[in-house]
Amino acid sequence: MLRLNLRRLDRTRLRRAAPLALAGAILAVFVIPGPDGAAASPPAGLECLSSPTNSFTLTAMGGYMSTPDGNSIFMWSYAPSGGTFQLPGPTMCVDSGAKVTVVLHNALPEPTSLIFPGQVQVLADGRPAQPETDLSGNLTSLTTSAAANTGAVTYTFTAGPPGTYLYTSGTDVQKQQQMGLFGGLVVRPAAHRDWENNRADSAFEPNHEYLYLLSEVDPDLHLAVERRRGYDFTKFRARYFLINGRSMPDTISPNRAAWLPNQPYGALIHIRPYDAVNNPKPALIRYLNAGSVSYPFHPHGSDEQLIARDGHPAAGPSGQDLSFANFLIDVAPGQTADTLMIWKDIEHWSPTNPIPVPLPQLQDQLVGPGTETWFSEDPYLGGNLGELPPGVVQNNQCGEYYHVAHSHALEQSTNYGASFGGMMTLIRIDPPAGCPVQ
Ligand SMILES: [Cu+2]
Repeated sequence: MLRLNLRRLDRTRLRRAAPLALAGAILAVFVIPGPDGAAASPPAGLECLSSPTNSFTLTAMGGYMSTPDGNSIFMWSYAPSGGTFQLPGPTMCVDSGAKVTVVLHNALPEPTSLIFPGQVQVLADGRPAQPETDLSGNLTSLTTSAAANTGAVTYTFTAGPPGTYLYTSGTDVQKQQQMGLFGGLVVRPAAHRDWENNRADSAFEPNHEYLYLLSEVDPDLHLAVERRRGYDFTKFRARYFLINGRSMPDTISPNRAAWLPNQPYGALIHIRPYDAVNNPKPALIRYLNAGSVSYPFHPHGSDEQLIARDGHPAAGPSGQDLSFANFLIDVAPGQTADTLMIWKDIEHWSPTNPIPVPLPQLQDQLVGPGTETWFSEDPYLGGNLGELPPGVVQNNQCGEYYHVAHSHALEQSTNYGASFGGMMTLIRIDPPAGCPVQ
């Protein structure tokens, strides 16, 4: 287990992340409108693109993402109807059994397509979607593609069992998926949209629903595609590791942060402790792997209950509950895994047991010009905010507690080799009464 003190994180980047709390408060008041059909953007958590007719339009196109170390990388991804290029593609939410239409427009310089693993009766322009080959018979696309630059295909399918699914390019998959052509598809039980699947024990708190779409980037590939040069995949080496198209510390910035215009989805979990009356339901976290290697995702401090994989509940043949608690959520390439999390009885904390934990001695803290103080690692919520020297700003708003959550393959928790960053985010637990902005 990595023992992470946030003070060790790159301070320049943390300074950029520090307005998080303020921005979150602002977003809570002024709802940022999304593209057509998008629900109002929550400051954190899953942002669904939904449609009363289950009809969506995506345009595959090029654009840029920014990384925490100041890099700007050319990506391929999708723009929703009425929206602009975004990484990853929009998260489409539909009900199980719904007839779904996705119109793909292609603005890329080569053919592309969409595959919908786990969905049934997939048609392309009204005909069964078919693989494509070149004149020599080599497979070029797993499904019907849209021609380069101006092509379009209309895909229709029936949404499969409730769960979490990827949609990705089915054309030249190794390259196009690495370039960023992927997104999430959430299928809900029509009768219980606040259940992950058709089991009552998959109920979750709708305001605490999160999606972690995991991926990786080798910037050499992206530069080669941008400059229309060849690329040798035997030399592939990922340097950036993303949650929802962002690397730590951008992962903890709010949804639709103005400074990340093409990367709208944050990954900060923001919850309160379990309370039988006021906060009885768990958070739901949907993990998806759009990369080429496994991501062993590790939330510190609070195990998660794995309740489903790949659209299948963890249940036996006669409905036995086969879900299990773990501190490691292993997500294989192409896989999805859904977990429930309740923050309860951690470190013997309870509302009536607010044991004060001494902060480090002032001489052991890094404070002063050019440095940042962050949090106390005090798990006793609402407890000791600690003493700080005059003029030092306290980033901890109200005694809230933060866990780190990150890929346990630590090279995936870096930004081009620099620790810590990459596939890493925070879980924020506010005191039971919430967090009054101070
Ligand atoms: Cu760790």
